[in-house]
Amino acid sequence: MTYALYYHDYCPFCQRVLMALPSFSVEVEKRNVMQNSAYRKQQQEATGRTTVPCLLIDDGETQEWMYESGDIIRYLKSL
Ligand SMILES: N[C@@H](CCC(=O)N[C@@H](CS)C(=O)NCC(=O)O)C(=O)O
Repeated sequence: MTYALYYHDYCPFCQRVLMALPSFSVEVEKRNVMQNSAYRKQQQEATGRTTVPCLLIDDGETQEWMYESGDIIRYLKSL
């Protein structure tokens, strides 16, 4: 399973998730959608949205995209 967080620096909801990352037991790749437009495009094509934060959960076969900072934190904490 791999995890990637789509975020940007000026989003307070993203900062909430970013600050919590070190406390989780899994590694989460950080994907800044403002520094890399390919990330934004990928998210938009997959979900129809560009809202951040968004967590991509990939098990190698299927991809799940999770929105809402509170849900993302709760999910990562539960792993
Ligand atoms: N309730 C959401 C709020 C997320 C949100 O409002 N993100 C803003 C950036 S701070 C955003 O991406 N707005 C643009 C959009 O929704 O397309 C959360 O807690 O994650």
